[in-house]
Amino acid sequence: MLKMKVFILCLLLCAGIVSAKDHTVQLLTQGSNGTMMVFEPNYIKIAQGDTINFVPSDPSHNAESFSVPSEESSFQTPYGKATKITFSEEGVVLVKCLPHFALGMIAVVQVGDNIDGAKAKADWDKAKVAVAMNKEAIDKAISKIN
Ligand SMILES: [Cu+2]
Repeated sequence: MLKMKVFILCLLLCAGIVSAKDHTVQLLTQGSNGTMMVFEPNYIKIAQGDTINFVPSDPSHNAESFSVPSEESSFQTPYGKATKITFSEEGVVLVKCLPHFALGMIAVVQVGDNIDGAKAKADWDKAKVAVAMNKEAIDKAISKIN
């Protein structure tokens, strides 16, 4: 009986690992609608344990967190190099391209369902004074948190 339970537990754990999905977010100098310096998509909802491959169009872009549920979710990718990040904590992670932050090159990553975006919203409200462009697009992305 114990063996059976262990076996079932293993199956469930393996299924959990297999079901983690890979997503792609592009870091673009020119977005598909002509907007300069954007993440595409700029809002993405994923499941806990999923990965996002951040793919820069050229060496001028990177991705780094500036609002996280806890420090465990902090990350920074190198310039110009596609990098996979695993999101293992539920909540909202706000991501910026460091050199283009002021141009509004920002993405919203929601990890999990039924997330309270209060911390991300407050962090965005503090950060947006330093952002000159694209604010409406980020406001819209933040408003999608659910
Ligand atoms: Cu950039």
